Amino acid sequence: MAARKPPPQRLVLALDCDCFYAQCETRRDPSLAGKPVGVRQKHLVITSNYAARAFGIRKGDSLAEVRRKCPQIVIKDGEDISHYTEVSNAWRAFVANFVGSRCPVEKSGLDELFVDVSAAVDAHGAGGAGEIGHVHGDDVLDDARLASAARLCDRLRQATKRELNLETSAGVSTSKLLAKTVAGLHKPFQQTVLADTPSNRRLVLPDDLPLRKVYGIGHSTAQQLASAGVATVGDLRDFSGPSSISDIERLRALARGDDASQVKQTGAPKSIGAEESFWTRPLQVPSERADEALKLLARKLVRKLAVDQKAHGARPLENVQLSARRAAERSGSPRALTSTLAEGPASAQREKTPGREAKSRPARARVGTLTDDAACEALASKLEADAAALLTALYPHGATLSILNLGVTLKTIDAAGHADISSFLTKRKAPAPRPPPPVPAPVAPPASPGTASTTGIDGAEVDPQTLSELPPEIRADIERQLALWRKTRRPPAKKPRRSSARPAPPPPAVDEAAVAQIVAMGFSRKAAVAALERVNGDVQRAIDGLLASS
Ligand code: TTP
Ligand code: MG
Repeated sequence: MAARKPPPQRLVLALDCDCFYAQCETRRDPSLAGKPVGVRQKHLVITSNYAARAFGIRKGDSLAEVRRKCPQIVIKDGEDISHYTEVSNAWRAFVANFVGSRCPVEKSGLDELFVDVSAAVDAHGAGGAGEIGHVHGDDVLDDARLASAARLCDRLRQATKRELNLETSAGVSTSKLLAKTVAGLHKPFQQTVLADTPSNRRLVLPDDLPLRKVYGIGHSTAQQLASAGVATVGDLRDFSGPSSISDIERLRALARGDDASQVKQTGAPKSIGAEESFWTRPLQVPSERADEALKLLARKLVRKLAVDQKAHGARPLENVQLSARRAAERSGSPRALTSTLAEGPASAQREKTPGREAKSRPARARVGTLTDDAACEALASKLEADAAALLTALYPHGATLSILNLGVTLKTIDAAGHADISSFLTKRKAPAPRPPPPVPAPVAPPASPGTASTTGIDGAEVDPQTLSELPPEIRADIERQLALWRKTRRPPAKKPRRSSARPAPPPPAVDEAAVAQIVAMGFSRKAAVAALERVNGDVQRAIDGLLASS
């Protein structure tokens, strides 16, 4: 019997935005183009654009050091990351729309995505326009599918630049590990492809490579391995001794260049938080300063919720959580752990990492549309009150804190999340309007005015309001796809004639998804149905009406 053919290799892109925060700043203020720009958080410049890097500035340099290296640098404040999150969400939606729903897109950081493009490449065959980019290792790229994936990646990156004015770099290979390993080799705005051959694996994972530089091996795992004398890729490959590390086989495989992990479609986040640290001047609780900190945290959290809402729609809150870390005691070492979590039988490992204490409660605040300042302020006040109650419950006798974090968990209405831009744009289905009482004949359900076009966008489902709120670059792209959809759609089906002989119409169907969404926010089913009927099935207006009267 002939041996079974192995399944084709996966084709994976690792995309990374160039100098992300600095690029976002230049996008929103084009007068910065060509100038050296740095972005600061506290006293550190966490990133800078490539014009600044030419002066020797590196990520994490102090502000003083950066000014010394490049006195003319423009420094932007990067404490509020909501704008960067918004750009990141729009980018992810754009990428998902570009590759299509059969290609999973996984968020691995604010400016990093993995995309499995195997389905797109196999559907369209090898070839296509676009550049392959840099070929790492073996001189000749002898793999037509991989070359095709590289061209697709180039087209995607060029479109991202054209439509979103965002420059990205990428690695293209057959696994997340290999793609990620080469993604940063040529930057900015370039890409690198790596064929999966034994010599290439050795090249990107040399024996002396420290384990913390291997994708998939986290900081604490690298520390655990180091304590067993395993510090490099070579050590791990040869390691045969017993290990208490649970997934040692996976780690050994990574050292050989084998990464079986799939690219997983990222859905809407389950929780969102905002954090402040008080290292230099710890926070006494209770105090006016602590009240002020809670006020700021609640507003920071609401800004993040508003950004999330744009990407995933309004979702009900489940719990509010406050977590904190106590400041180190002055008499002890600066890293001494004083929190109650560490006072138990903590391991030596734990002593190095101060623990957090946390308390949560069910959320009382209901979330409406966070499109204006008044709505945001109303939610922030409620969250601030929750936070104050949690802080008192957590530290009834006072404490001195170095970190304070306020977060919420959110209910997921659509388990699949809004994976691509077409579902992001989709109107919530409204129930059919109630027919006028004296008409005895049935009203046929409205016929779908069109079908999904090859662009993946169904124009009949696109909500004009949502479309108008999108960034102009994405809106332009969607509008182009809508124009195509209008050309290719079928004409609407004709309504059947009314006949007086027909029986009376059934009551209009209730949109159960809309009802469930409102019930999930804590309203009764009866109130949800009544509110939906009042506004002809418009879910958002129904929620707003209920919130206003509650
Ligand atoms: P990176 O991808 O590491 O850096 P970058 O995108 O600025 O530059 P490049 O990829 O071209 O080398 O990080 C992404 C963003 O994360 C970065 O723009 C700022 C933020 N960041 C921090 O908040 N803290 C940090 O310590 C670092 C390194 C980055
Ligand atoms: Mg980056």
